[in-house]
Amino acid sequence: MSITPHDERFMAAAIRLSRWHLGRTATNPSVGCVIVRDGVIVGRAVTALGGRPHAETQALAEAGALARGATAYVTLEPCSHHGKTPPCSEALIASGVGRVVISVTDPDPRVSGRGIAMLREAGIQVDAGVLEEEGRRSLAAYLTRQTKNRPYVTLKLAVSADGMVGRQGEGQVAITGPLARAQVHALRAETDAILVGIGTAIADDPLLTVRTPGLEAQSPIRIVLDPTLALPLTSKLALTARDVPVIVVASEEVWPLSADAEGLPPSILPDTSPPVGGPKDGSRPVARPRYSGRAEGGTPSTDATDMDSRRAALEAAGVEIVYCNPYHPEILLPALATRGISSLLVEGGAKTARLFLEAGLVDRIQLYQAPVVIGQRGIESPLDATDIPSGFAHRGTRMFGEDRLDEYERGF
Ligand code: AOF
Ligand code: ZN
Repeated sequence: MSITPHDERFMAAAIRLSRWHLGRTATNPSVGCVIVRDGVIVGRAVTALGGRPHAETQALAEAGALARGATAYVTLEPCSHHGKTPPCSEALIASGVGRVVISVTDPDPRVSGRGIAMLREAGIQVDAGVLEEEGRRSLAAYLTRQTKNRPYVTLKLAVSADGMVGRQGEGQVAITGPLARAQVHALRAETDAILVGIGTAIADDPLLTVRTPGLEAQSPIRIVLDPTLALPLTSKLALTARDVPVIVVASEEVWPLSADAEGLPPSILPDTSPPVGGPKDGSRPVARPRYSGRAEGGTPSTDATDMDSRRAALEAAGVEIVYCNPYHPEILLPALATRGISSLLVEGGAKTARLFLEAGLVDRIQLYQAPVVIGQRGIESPLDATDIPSGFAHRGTRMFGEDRLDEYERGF
């Protein structure tokens, strides 16, 4: 039997369902499954919060005996491995479904085609690749982390009519209106982590949480690129670090004197070898004030004792400090992936946006254009609608009040 418009309709339903738990299934993908018998949905489910149980077993439980002879639509190839739960392919076989329709095959090396093979061996008809493009988009974070060992990166920019993202020395400047802001909060809610540079953290003093009623519990981990530990203890980020995690990425080139027992700073790199240039023999590392970046509002001292006390104070406030090169996204991103971060939202400012764009490590751009004029002392946007880097396809335009959102995405 070939693919019918009905198949696409039910797969579209499964994809929509999968989006309910985007960003809330830990390292597992959020998968949607609907079970259809005689044109009627008799079971449906999305991967549970936290990642388990998987979608199929829950949808099958809902369908009960009605699953026999039915068709299961799943956004991702059913798993074949005995992980933390038994394989979904076995559950599908045991339920007696007659056909399984899949959107995307699973790149997880434990599955990778074996789920489909198991179903076929059991005599079940399997059709894969239905609405694959939409399916891949719904699984973008999972697929990027699995195949590229880094999170899926979204860059969000809000640009004024005169091409600015803010005003020098003025902290937060409202560029978009409340409808666009609500949309950004919805995006934060489905993202694992949100990242800003220390310049923005100091100038804007942002909270970076989700404040949409009902979604408050879904705030992403907040990450600040902060080479010299300049994040003020009085910042909203530091003051709320016990409620929503804050990770400060400090430069591994400026080590605090007392580092740790082994003389090595904590590292988020999977390979725990000492950072470049560091002592390999366990001797006390020497702080080398080689950092040349400047945080707005003055460059904090890179004197080892000062660094050490700032580190202790931030940690006492509940901030986690990791040592990794903050200026090389190609090093930082895999380190975040190994911590289970599959999606990252880069929210500011202009310098940080440029850093990720220049490294070619942005997968999606959400560009808001607002009618507001910034004028004097404007901070120029790193890009506008006329200079989107090559390789990005325009995915569409939506209006939020007077603000226009254009989305651009790279194939992956
Ligand atoms: C499915 N249905 O709803 C999801 C799947 O750690 P485990 O045992 O939960 O396995 C995680 C892997 O299971 C994950 O890498 C991916 O291959 C698959 N996720 N599979 O059949 C689901 N979430
Ligand atoms: Zn499964």
